[in-house]
Amino acid sequence: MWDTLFINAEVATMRDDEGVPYGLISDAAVAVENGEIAWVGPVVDIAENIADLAREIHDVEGDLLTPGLIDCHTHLVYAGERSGEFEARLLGESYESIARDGGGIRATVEATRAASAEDLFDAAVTRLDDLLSEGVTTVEVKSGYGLDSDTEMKMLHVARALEDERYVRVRTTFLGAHALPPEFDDADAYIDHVCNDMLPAAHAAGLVDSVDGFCETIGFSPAQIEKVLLKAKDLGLPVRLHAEQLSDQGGAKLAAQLGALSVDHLEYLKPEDAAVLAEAGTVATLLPGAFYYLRETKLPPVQALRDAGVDIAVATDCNPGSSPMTSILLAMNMAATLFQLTAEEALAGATRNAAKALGLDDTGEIRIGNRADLCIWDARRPSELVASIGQNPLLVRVFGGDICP
Ligand code: DI6
Ligand code: FE
Repeated sequence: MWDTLFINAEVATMRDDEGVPYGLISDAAVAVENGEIAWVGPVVDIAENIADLAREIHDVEGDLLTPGLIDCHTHLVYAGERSGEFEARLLGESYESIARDGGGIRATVEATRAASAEDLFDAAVTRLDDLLSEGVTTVEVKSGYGLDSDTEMKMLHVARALEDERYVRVRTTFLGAHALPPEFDDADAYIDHVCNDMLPAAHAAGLVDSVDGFCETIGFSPAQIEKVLLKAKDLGLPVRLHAEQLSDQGGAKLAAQLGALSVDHLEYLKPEDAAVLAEAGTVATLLPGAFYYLRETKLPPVQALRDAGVDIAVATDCNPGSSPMTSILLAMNMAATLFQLTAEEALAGATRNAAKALGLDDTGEIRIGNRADLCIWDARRPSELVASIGQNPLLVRVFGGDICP
């Protein structure tokens, strides 16, 4: 007997192996046992006495059921706010010039170093609750606003603690190579410190699921980033990279050649580099919130990514400077309106491909054996999740088989 059975659902499995848009199954049922998906298919395919099949039966009455959403790129843990920089940019200052003058990431580093773990947690959980309210069941959270061992570890501890307080799975990413901290004036010396001290310490504490960096004129050079990513690989950790956000440094290609799980942003990616991502199986994570908020005009080469067969993910990039956004549904809408992803690509970007970006093969699709991370929506068609702005049709979130309160 199954634990739970959802019946009469419009199920967007998000499987792409049968050529059906959204992997859609109408008038479908989904069975859950021991926190996993035990069965999915048309209701007519299950035996007559549905009442005998499961301890709990939920009639979804034709509503949409999807995998739980996955936000695969966030900086959810930070202190302070940067609305003053927003105002300065509206008056014509650039994101780069603010960073070069010691603002930007460094401003958040100062606030984050000064904050207690409790205050960081409270701020992060408020943002997390926004994501959960829209159906997120897995979230990636980066460090990168500490830039010293203690504060990077404080951030990662806080990120992991979110799992204890909410029904959510957290994947942590070490982002020590985010910016040069004020106590260093030599970027190479800082990168050596990251590779020799900070990353090994965070890894030894068991706090790191993957390693990221910021490859940019205001971040680190490809040669510096390569050192960090190679060190991560030495430690057996998967890598990802903020690449080609503000200029083309060749970071995406470098990371893909090192087998990166994902490369993120990519507005300035050369269309011909898409083939390198495809070859490596690296996911292209698009962050339309940052594009929008920085009033960027250079579009990521979506058609080249598509043509090359690169899997595309979509995430919020929730952070205080370039994308203070806590709505995965809005990120999906922006990916469609700003980057011309199809609605199906946008939803795949926050489910199947976001799972791949995190190296997770047990979520992001409704298939037997996957975790029962599910959403039920007050919607009849999956495109409704992408088409609207500021509406939240979530009815029920299911995490590992548990119906969340
Ligand atoms: N790119 C981003 O979008 C975030 N980090 C990065 O390298 C934003 C960082 C910030 O402005 O706080
Ligand atoms: Fe980011």
